[in-house]
Amino acid sequence: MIRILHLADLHLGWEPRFLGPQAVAWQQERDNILAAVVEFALEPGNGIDLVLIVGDLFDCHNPGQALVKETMRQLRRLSDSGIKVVTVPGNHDEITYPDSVYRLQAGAWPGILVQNPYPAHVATLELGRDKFHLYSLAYTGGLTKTSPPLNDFPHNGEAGWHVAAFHGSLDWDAGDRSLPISRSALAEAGYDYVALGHLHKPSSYQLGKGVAVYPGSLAAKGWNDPGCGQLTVVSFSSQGVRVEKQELPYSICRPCRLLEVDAGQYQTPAELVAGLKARLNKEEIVSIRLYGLANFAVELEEICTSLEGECYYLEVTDMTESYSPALLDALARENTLRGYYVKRMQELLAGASDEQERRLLTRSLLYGLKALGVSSGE
Ligand SMILES: [Mn+2]
Repeated sequence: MIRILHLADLHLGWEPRFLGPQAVAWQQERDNILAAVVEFALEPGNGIDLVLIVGDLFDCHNPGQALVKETMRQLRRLSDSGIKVVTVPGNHDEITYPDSVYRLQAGAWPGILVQNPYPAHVATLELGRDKFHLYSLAYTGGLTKTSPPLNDFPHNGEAGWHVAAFHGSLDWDAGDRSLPISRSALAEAGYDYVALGHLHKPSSYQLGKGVAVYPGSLAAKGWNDPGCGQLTVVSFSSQGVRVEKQELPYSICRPCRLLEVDAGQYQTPAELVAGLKARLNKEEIVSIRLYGLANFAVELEEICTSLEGECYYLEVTDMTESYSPALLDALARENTLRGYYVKRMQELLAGASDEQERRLLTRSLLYGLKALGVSSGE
């Protein structure tokens, strides 16, 4: 059995500026993800024969020297121990520019560096008793023709496994640098496995006789690009092609999580804080968005202080709705249905016998006003 570790979109060197003072620490930590991945590949029990990096290894085309040196050192650890390495440039680490890391380091890059601007047979690797025919391209501005979407895919017809690696988008013409690829043409090409990169959310498709996979990006790049934290390992055997996922520890991938919480389900600030605490993980980068009709004044600073140390990084945004006393008094003076409603609710509130009744009435008033179409900013 032959096993390929299919990587894409590591975006090494990405600067998480939104983390403020924690940005530098997390960037360094985040860049160490490659070392963790290399450790995984070197572990004999994981049986990895080939590491296939399908674009956006770096976040830009000219990353800093220290990062380039360390990245090449890690990849060399793989090739030195007999694991094949193939690197495909992507759209973030585009090969087009004269100062692209892949142009400057082409001669020294460990393993195979894809540089051809059109889909072509790149190499045939002998892994175990099997032959792996690899097809790929490095998108190169001005040379790679992207209109119509790529539809001419080679296949040498020889015995063995046929694997393609493309950093692009299937049937999605989002511009040149997203490398549009015709899905039907790719399906007809007859590859056993199509290793894709570019989309950061993991997905897979049956494509003709084979399967096409976006492994997703391992580490987060913000709230809308949360990272998947899973490695994609593909086995080739007499049973065919099998794709499996391996979880990486939170502390390595540090996922970003967007937590949308209806503050209206809590009666007191303390209950809200307890409810939030229960959902937080110390390793995560979290953005909490409070929405709904709150039963109390939301004090962001207090909430943040109470949640200190509950996650790696936290931000809380108040998107709850509430009505100011001044607005309620103004409404109560209106000689309208809603005016009468507010006045009556205020009377009931004034006469509430206990805290529970008061909260219930406050909540009813909030929902009532919302139903009457009164906006909190009116
Ligand atoms: Mn990417």
